[in-house]
Amino acid sequence: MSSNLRVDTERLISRIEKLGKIGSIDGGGVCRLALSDEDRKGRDLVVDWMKKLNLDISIDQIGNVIALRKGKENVRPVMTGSHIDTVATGGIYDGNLGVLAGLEVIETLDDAGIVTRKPIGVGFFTNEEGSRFAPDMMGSGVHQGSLDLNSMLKVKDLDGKSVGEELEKIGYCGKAPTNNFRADSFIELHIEQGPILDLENYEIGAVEGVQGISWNEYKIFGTANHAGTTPMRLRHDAGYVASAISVGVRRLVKEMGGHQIGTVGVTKLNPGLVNVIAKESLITVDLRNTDEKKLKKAELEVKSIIEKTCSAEGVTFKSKTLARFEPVSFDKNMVLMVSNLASKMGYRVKSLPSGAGHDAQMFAPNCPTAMIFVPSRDGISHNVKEFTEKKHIQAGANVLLQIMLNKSEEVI
Ligand code: HGY
Ligand code: MN
Ligand code: MN
Repeated sequence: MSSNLRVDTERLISRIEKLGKIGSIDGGGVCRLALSDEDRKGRDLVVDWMKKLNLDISIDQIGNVIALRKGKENVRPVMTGSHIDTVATGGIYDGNLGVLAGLEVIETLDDAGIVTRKPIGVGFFTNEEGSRFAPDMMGSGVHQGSLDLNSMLKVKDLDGKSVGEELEKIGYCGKAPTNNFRADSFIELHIEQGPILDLENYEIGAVEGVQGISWNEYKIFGTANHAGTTPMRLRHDAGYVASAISVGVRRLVKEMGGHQIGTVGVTKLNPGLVNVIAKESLITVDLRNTDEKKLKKAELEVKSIIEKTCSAEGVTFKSKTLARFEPVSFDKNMVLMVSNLASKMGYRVKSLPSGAGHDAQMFAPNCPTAMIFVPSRDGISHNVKEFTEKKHIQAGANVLLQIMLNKSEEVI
């Protein structure tokens, strides 16, 4: 009976560790920025595993890789997947777990000689992180039609290299059209990357949706001057303004409370020298909230903080939107299926929203979509110390297996 079928956890963990060695950095983490040479090597390894499973592999025009396993009927596939690009201080589970667990589900079905009614598939999507090229969820956004292919191919990193050029360079500029693949349903396994499941001792998270995300970059233009001779009243200090904005964002978020969060992740000063008043600064502001109205309010408040701080210091600024996604709710029946199946399998399950963005949110407008979370030890992620216990990897992958079996046998 396939409801007793279970994955081979050792095989899954050995793949996670093998992929985690590509771009490995001190402390046991990984740096595989999107479209870097490390990303290419990681892609090649996963594609090799897909080939060994005799999957039908396609690469689209923004480098998304989709691998399909035939079903008895030629209908829309039940899909899973995630990303294998990482942030610069990444862990080996963020994204990678979801892709490799999808491969493990397929290999488990092969071992058991099971052919599902609907086809099933696993994909990895280009540049989910958005660290090198904004926005995040770029590949899945283009794949499912909420982001435009040509504008994304033109996006440049801080060194002026474009997505299109870098895709060519790593050999993943595929031919498959974008925004025309539609899944029967999409289910993504991912680490929580937050503290809730770990702190409250849950094994599985049934993810209800993803909070709204707003990323903006601000370039501030002041006047370079001598740090020793320039009286304070005559300064136009872009460095001071960058810090004042950072303090202002933190104060605003604290005042707003609730689900509002805010992060100034990038602060760069030019020339960045001890005895020169900064002539320019560049900062990024990441605002998130589960409530779109409150997120909009936070954006307006930040804009006024920046305008007031700049005019008081006599500097100017230019802003650029790097990413803007509204909150997403996942399919209620799919979320319930995750919760019920996981409980039936004996796991402690909690329903919760996702603090991080995920590729699944790009599928949600086009097909029933949900996510399965497993705990992150101490809630740590985007950090080399990111860790998820073997028993939780096993639980998450087994729930994924059972959901995909259910969805691929489901008769509407
Ligand atoms: O930023 C995020 O939420 C995701 O890690 N890309
Ligand atoms: Mn991720
Ligand atoms: Mn991430």
